Amino acid sequence: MLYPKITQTRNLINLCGIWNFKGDFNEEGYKEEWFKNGLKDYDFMPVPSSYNDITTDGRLRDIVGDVWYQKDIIVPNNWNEDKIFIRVGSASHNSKIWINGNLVKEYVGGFLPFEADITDYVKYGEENRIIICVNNELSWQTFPPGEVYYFEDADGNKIKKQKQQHDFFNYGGIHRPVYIYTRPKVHIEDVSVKTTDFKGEKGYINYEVFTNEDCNNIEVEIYDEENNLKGKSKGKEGTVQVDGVKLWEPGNPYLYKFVANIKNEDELIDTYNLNIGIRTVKIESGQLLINNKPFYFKGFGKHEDMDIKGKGLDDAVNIRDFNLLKWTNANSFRTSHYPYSEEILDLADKYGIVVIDEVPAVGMLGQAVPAVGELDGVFREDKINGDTLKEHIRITKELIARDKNHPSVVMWSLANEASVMEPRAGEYFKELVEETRKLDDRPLMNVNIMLAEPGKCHVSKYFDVIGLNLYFGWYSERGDIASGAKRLLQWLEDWHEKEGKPIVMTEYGCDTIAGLHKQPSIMFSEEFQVEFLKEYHRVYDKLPFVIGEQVWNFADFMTGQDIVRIDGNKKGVFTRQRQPKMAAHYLKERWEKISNHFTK
Ligand code: GCB
Repeated sequence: MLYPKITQTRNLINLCGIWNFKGDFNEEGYKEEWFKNGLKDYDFMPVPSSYNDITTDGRLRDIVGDVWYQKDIIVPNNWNEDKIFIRVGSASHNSKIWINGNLVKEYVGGFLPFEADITDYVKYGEENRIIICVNNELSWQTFPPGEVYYFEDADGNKIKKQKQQHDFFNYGGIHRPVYIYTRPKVHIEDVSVKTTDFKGEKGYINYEVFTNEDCNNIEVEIYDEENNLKGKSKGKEGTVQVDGVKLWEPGNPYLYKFVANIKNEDELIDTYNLNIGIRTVKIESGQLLINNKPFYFKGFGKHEDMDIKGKGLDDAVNIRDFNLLKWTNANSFRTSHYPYSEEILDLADKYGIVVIDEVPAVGMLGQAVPAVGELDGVFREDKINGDTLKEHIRITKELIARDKNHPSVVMWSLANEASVMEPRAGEYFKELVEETRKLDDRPLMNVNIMLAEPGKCHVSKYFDVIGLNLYFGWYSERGDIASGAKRLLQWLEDWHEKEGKPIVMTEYGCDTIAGLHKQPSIMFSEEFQVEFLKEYHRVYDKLPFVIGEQVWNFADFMTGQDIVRIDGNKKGVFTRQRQPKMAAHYLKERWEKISNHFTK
């Protein structure tokens, strides 16, 4: 799905700002037809933002159910020659949109964009009422999964609550920009630049342009960063050759502008452009090669998370994060545990930061994180079943459709810490992987939980790269880093022996209270975090099949309330306000010595 933008043939109104808002605490919205009648006694709410931390009302922070947004806008008269769409970057988790009382879209999923053709419902030159209802309820058929239940308090009142297995706050609301925008009646629907290649000085861009009606006159042009025309082609698919190619490299990105036009003689019917990079990605001899050179991932698992705004898109925070990634000499991150905003991926392309792009399949597990001991099975008819798999395939398809053109994305991660020890998980992931491979050539990763012992995973055999989340010395061998590191070495060697695939350490780390210093170190002190990371790194440096290290987490982040979470998860190398703990300085020093294209 293309990101909306203004071009010579397209127009756009950005609806970010203040919307009218109402939390539906008593489930009245549908009964009273708020979608038709509009909101009364409303609050104000910023878009994009999570709603949870904006007001002082605990009921809204913890609501399980619907919230309603309203915005009244005038659609310009001169838009009446075009098709008009409304597009939401993401809203967590399930949404419905009404235009002037007409339901135009229902969408399930909290982290991907959705849009609707509203041409037939808008009034030109007059006020139009947009109502969006966002529901945050999870089930075993949603991503992430969760469960709504009723808790009976001491007075016998039934209170609606939600269980979740994932370890981040279940923020809700409209999290990314809302636009209405135009496309000409005959228009470009999508552009695909999934594969690029190069030989010596020549670059090759394999493209496909999709249109809503059959069009013969499609033309493609490639411009360099100085706006010089570097190549062109005609037709809806083909290859454009670029001489004197400049590659998109980690830490040294070069972006070309890809322009697609539909023309009728000399008349421009539609035009759309996007940034692309020329680079290759493949797995060979146990390494991940970018532009035929082995790549070592150094970086973090992250979250979209901030004070007050929760998961709402924040350009200032995002630019700060990329500056900090650069400052620590990181070259990559994983979009743990859901697709991040398109705006973040654009920045990754521009900063030359490599991305492991993850679907929101987190918490496919019989226990909440941090899970310990024996787990209940979840790959069974009443939990993760055929319908769950269908949804998993759908969101994976949508993720790839959205992100396929980003040079920064080098791998798809299809799940984090699923219950891979269950034989039925094997069948499930086999089908998911087969379906995904039909869509894209990029390597596939599954991220494993520490409870999955080497040789007991039914899933990793279908994937190209194994992600491991290990916390020996923290969740086990608590406080004993040396014993944790011994187990780590053994564990990694065993995993490699059993699966024979490259491993990325997708999570390792420990909760650390900024400003807590202890010598000798103890758990939660800044010294402990540094020592923990150092010991882990000693192990990785001995093992050539470990092709990357991504510390958990880039920054402290909010979680649900729990006795193991004090105002959230504190495993950040940066605080939630993006200031460094001691570990950030240590990582900066270590990663300075590891080049972006690394050979151990
Ligand atoms: C994990 C999860 C991550 C948690 C982390 C932790 O394994 O993947 O979502 O936040 O552990 O801190 O326990």
